[in-house]
Amino acid sequence: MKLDLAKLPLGEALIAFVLAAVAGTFVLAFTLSSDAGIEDVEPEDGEAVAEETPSDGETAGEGATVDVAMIPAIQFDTVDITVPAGGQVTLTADNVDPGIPHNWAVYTDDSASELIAGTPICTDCTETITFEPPEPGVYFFRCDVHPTQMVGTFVVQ
Ligand SMILES: [Cu+2]
Repeated sequence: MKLDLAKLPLGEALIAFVLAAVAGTFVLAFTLSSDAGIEDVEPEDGEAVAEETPSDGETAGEGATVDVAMIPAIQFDTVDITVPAGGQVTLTADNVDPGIPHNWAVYTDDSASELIAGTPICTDCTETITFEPPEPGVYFFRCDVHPTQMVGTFVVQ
């Protein structure tokens, strides 16, 4: 019984201490969390701003790039041009035939009655145009200044 009497007050004191400690922890935790809560909001807002623009660049990159040159003796450096269907064609016509005006123009056929796309006629110059290719098929291109000497085939596949 002596041991029980000595133990009991100690146990009560221990329980009272623990309860006080728990209550104190709650009060402290509540005070800290209300302060810390405000600070937490800012980093979360920063993360919400994400960059998603690079996907646009990939779509714009589709299409063909064609380089054609007008070279001395009144001729194209190539008479066969093939591009994929869909997307855009970016064509650069480089006139390196000194002092002679040329251009590059593609038509539905060799009657040259229906123009699809063409560069302006110019001398000692480089012109770049961008256009949508027609439906898959075989088309006709020429220089409008030299329509019989400078001709070629434009294929969309
Ligand atoms: Cu020409």
